Amino acid sequence: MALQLLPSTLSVPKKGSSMGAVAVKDTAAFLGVSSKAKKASLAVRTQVATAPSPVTTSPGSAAAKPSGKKTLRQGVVVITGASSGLGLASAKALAETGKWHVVMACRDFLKASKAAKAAGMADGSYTIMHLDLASLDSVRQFVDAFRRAEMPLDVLVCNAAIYRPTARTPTFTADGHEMSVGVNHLGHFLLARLLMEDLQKSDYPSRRMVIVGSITGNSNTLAGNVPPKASLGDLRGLAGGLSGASGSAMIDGDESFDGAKAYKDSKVCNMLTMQEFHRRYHEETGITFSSLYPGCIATTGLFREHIPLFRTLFPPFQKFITKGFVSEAESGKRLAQVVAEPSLTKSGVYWSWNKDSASFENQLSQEASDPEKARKVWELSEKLVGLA
Ligand code: NDP
Ligand code: PMR
Repeated sequence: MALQLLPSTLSVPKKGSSMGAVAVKDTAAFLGVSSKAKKASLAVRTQVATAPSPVTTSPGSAAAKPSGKKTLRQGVVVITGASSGLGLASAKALAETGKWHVVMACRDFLKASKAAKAAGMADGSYTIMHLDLASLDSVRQFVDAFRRAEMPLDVLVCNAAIYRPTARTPTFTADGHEMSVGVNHLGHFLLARLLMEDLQKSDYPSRRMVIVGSITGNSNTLAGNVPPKASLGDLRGLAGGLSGASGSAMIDGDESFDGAKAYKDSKVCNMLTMQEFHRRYHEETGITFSSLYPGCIATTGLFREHIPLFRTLFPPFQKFITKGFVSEAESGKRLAQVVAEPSLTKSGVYWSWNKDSASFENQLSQEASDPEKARKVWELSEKLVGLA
């Protein structure tokens, strides 16, 4: 692979730096990136919460140390699918605060790089790393590359997704799983499971894992009742590997493929997975697990495969009829809240926002909150991604 990782500038706290002086070496040399990147200033302050006094890792900013005050070090957040839409908007919102270094985990390096620049994200506030969720090998390679970069992991955001509403036949990931569930759920499931180790090592005061859900996977809402409705059935298709060849490509085992339903089913898996993480790990680790419905961001690339008429009518329909529309910028702020807001530390919650853009704990549908189904999805997914 040509470009596994290219930081905009290298400026992040070193992993395991829980006390006192934090020595960040110039990882550019280690990673073999361009001399331009190497010369770029290590401009980020990395004060550590537990340090007796703030410590800077930046030669350039050593003189500017505030005196004696404990300051939270910069957090590191990995966001999948940060090259557009919600992922990009949240990456920008977090990077702009100066409190977060964003690792943009993207399948298309150049697209991500151009998107970050076009969004006005400052050099040094982000690192782009290659991740194709349609390949479990790529997920494992991403985890290896992330660890080699020696950054801590404070928050993981599983955001990337594809939606294939007009597809009448399935396509498959490199591992032979139906693409929508493969990318949106299985790729993220493996990523999240592997990165738990890294999250647990972080010394950041509020470590979080966020898995983006949606209203359309929740049949306790009007939007969730628009056909085709999400329904995982008895999971026989998932148990069969969603391979299509020897069985069904649909989670519920239905013989006929429905791209829109496959997406909604994958979102149910996302929300169930978040809750199962919460049940298995929250008490033991203190990590906060959350999901959210960010609002209807009707302008994003998610609808790229929909028919042109839909793409024309959907934004005004959501703006003026359902009034569920949110801009990409607003949705980015919402996801950024779930990543960083001190008031949103409760674990196991599916966040939504009301008309005044105030967050609240929303109710999931019966299926999307069924603990037995969550356990089964977890166990079957473990087998499909090679963890069991
Ligand atoms: P976008 O299409 O704008 O963003 C999706 C991102 O996922 C892109 O960066 C895309 O990369 C990336 N991606 C797709 N496939 C892969 C892959 N195989 N490996 C790695 N990355 C991949 O859509 P949104 O911003 O709308 O969607 C973001 C999240 O928000 C999703 O989880 C979606 O379910 C959720 N959501 C969206 C709503 C909406 O109204 N738009 C409503 C509710 C939830 P690339 O740029 O290369 O295509
Ligand atoms: Mg929906 C309050 C009503 C509401 C909301 C908030 C959404 C959100 N939608 C609502 C209502 C309706 N939608 C109604 C009444 C209809 C029938 C006309 C309708 C139709 C519709 C379609 C065809 N809606 C859609 C589609 C899609 O293809 C989108 C989809 O399901 O993507 C998976 C979609 C969406 N509506 C939403 C949201 C947030 C989406 C897409 C995003 C997603 O779940 O990720």
